[in-house]
Amino acid sequence: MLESLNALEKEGLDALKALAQAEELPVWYRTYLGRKGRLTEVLRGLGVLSAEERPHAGRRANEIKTALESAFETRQDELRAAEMEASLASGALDVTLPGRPVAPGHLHLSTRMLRRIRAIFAEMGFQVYEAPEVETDENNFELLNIPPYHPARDMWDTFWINDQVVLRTHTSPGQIRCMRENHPHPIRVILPGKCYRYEQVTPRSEHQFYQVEGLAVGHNIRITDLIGTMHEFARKMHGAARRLRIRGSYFPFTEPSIEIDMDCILCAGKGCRVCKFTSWLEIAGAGMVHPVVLRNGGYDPDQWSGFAFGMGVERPAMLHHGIEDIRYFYSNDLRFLRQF
Ligand code: FA5
Repeated sequence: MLESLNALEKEGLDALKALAQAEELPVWYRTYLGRKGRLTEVLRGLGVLSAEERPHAGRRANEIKTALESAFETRQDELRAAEMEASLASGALDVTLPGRPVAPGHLHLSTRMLRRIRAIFAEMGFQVYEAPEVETDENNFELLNIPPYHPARDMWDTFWINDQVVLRTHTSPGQIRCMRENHPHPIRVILPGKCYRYEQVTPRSEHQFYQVEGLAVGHNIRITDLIGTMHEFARKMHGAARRLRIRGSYFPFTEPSIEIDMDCILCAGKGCRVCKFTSWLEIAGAGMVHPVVLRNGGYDPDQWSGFAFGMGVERPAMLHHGIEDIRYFYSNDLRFLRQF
């Protein structure tokens, strides 16, 4: 038995040395060390040996197994290294080639606009208040002074989830949440987020879009604070020379309500296609928080006052970059998205 074990070891090692290619290694392994291989075959004969011979033969068989396995590892490394060298020498693998560039994504245009807007208001001391996109009818309409059947509901075509729950049509319901959470303390926040409207999609109107709401509540807050804040924002966002124009307007949740325009960023007031030859671009709807809304938020309107504004995000970005159709924003066409 010992002789045939020794012979097997020699034969195995010689055969290993004689291998010329790494792809022959698995066959060698199966032949000598596999479950049905030569070593297993010899070990099966251990049973017929005498009790004296058996331990010697068993020990020797284990030594041979270890020796063959380690020789196999070494030979495998040698053959692989040789093949790599041959491949390099033949020029099949050029290790000096630069790596393939990784294509990292980048932030969406709307996200970048939102971040800029946030940063500007942060400089003015506004914190960010996050409110949910799925809202109650109560917050989206009723507590904002828009009861059921109020004609102002027509201003916001609504996606209804059920009788009482909507996809928010504007960021204004966040005003109620923020006031209820913070009263009786002063507030200075912006509320950025996505809004939804069940409306005809056109080059200017999407059914989903971003707004940034602003809300300040305190003692002695006046409309001049609102106008000053919006002026500072326009100058920081669109250039130091910006001028504002204020027009009277109507929102049920502000009194008085105004519409804020900025002189056209493209023609600076001379008249062009972007401003439709009016010289002005609308930047926000705004006003003083209506006493009913203050009260709904937990603030006594005799003691507290506040201003609020709401602006779009995509429309100003369109003006800024000369984008003609809002539908490009969320149709996921990389040819559009890559440009910004
Ligand atoms: C409002 O939504 C009021 N909540 C704004 C407000 C807040 C007034 C606080 C007073 C106090 P309006 O419906 O005008 O207002 O929308 C505000 C801005 O959202 C618009 O100027 C526009 O930039 C953007 N916007 C509205 N509808 C769409 C739409 N379908 N697609 C893209 N942007 C839109």
